[in-house]
Amino acid sequence: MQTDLFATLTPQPERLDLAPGVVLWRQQLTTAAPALLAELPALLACSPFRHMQTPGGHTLSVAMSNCGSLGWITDRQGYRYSPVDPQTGRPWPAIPASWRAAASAAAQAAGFADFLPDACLINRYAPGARMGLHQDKDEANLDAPIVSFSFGLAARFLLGGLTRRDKVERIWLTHGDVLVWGGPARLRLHGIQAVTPGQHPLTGAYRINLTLRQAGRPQP
Ligand code: MD6
Ligand code: FE
Repeated sequence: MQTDLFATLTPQPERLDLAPGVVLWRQQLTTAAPALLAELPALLACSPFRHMQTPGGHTLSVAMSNCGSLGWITDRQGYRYSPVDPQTGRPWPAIPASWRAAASAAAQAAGFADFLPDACLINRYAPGARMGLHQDKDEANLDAPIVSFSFGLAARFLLGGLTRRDKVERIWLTHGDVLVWGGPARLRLHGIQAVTPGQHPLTGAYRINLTLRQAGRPQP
């Protein structure tokens, strides 16, 4: 029972409606974090972290990997989803069942029924790593939300609007926070400010972010 799993993680999670379509539950996953993060070494043994190239020839400061039937990649050819890890030539490892269950439950709690992620981008931020303002629009089904889990070092999430002229809010994302991003917010610009040095008992000198998505075409 996915909903029950989510509900038991924290008895009265503090739900913050940051904007229409943006729901944050602070520290929702602190209890589950050790088990969720224990999945990482096996995934990274299949598809290690790497710094991808942008179409413009820059190297991303965030180290990335993926799991799921699709993974988000960027290289000189562009941004896209790929069923194969270009670094290994093999499919990405499967999304752990515990990650899928927690993401589906979070989406449901935010009002998105039947969220079945087929892609999970794994981001690792060392101190100084950042993610510039961007829109997530490479997914085939923009009606589905994105569910984001943050672990380890805190970072400031930049919450912009639908255009670059809109003002940008800054929100701390801390260990165990869950963000659901969909509906009218799905194409809002967002990013992550440079992470400052620190140590976390579970992630060491890093921030880890998981974004679970429905990237492929919905099954008929
Ligand atoms: C991060 N997150 O938190 C980057 N995108 O490291 C994202 O880019 C993101 O958190 C779409 C929806 C939720 C997110
Ligand atoms: Fe994003």
